[in-house]
Amino acid sequence: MRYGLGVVAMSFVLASAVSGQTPRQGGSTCSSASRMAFSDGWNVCLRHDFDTAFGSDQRPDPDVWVINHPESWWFVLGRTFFPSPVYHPEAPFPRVEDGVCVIEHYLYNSYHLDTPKTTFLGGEIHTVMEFDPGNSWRFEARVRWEECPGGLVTSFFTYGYDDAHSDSDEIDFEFLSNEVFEPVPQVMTNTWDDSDQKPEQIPISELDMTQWNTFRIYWYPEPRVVWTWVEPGGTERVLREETDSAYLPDEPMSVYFNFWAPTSDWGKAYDPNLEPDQEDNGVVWRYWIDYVEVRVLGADTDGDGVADACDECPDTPPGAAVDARGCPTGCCGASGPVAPLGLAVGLLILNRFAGYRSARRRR
Ligand SMILES: [Ca+2]
Ligand SMILES: [Ca+2]
Ligand SMILES: [Ca+2]
Repeated sequence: MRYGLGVVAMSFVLASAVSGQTPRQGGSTCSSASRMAFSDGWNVCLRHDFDTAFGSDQRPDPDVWVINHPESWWFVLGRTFFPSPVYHPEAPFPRVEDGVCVIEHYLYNSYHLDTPKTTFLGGEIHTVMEFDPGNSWRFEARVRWEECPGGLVTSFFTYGYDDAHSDSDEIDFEFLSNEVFEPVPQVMTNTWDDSDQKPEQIPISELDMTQWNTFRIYWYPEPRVVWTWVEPGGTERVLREETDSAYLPDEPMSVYFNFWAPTSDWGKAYDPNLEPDQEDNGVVWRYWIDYVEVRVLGADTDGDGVADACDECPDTPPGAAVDARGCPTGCCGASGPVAPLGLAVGLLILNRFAGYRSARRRR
C-alpha cells in the first residue's frame, strides 16, 4: 500500500467531484470568428492553438482543457505519477509556451516519498468537451517529440469511461520511444471497446517525430475508424482502417495527450534500463502539441464556423464574433446580441466530468 493515503484521499475527492462542474470564467477567444466553413462538409467543433496561457504557471485554457485529473488527488499510469492540480499546485504541469502546449516527463519524482523511488513524474491534458458516438468525427493534432531513451510513451488519443459498466473506450495514436526513433519508425494505433483492444503497429519510414507531424483519427458511426498521417508534403496517408465493431468505441469520448512510462506489462513499450532518479538531476524530456482540431461531418447553419452539432447558439447573427461554443462574444466589435444559454439545442457535448479511469489495462 505504498499509495494508501492517496487512495483514501482520492475516494473523498471523487465523492465531491461535482465541484469540478462549476462553470469557468473567461478563456473564450475571438479567433473563431475568422474560421471558414469547409466545403467538404467537415465543420469545426473545437479548434485550439494554445495561443494563450493562464495563471502564473501558464496552464492551458481551463475552459477547454483539464490538466491531469483534478477530481482525484493524483494518479499513477504505468510507472509515471501525474500530480494533482488541487493537491500539488506547485508541480510542473503541462503548460503553454510560445503557442504550444508542453508536456514534460521527469526522471525524478519529488512526490514519491519512499526510497528507492519507483515512479517518474509526467503529465496529461484532456478536453473538457466530450464527443458523441452518433456523429462522424475527425480529430487532428500537430505534435512533436524530443528524442529520448527507450521506455517512454507519448500519445494523442480519444478516451471515454463508462461509469455504469466500469470500462472504457479509446482510439489511440501512441508513440513509443522504443520504436518511433528507430531507423524505420513505427507508431502504435489501437482501438478499444469496453476495455477490449485491437492494437496494430504501423511502420512509417519517413516519420521524424522530432519535427512537427500532423495525425488524424476519423471516428464514424458505421462503425469505422481510420488513422491517417499528413506527409510533410501535405498528402494525407491512410495508416489503418478498422471496421471490427467488437473493438470500436460507442461511448462519448474526450481528446487526450499524455507522456508516461509503461510497466513491463506492456513489453513493446517498456525498457528496464529506464529508472527513476533517486535525487533531482534535472533530467526531463518534452512532448509538444501545437494545435488540436475536432471537426464533425455536418452543417454549420448560422455560418459562424462552429458546426451545428457543437453550436450552443444556433442562430448567431451573420458576422458576429463567436466563442468556441458558437455564441456571440461581444469582444471584437461584434454587434449581435448575446444569445441566452437556453437557446442551446442539439447539444451533443455533454461537458461532464466522467469518472477518471482507475486503471488502464495494457497489452
Ligand atoms: Ca499553436
Ligand atoms: Ca454554427
Ligand atoms: Ca452559433
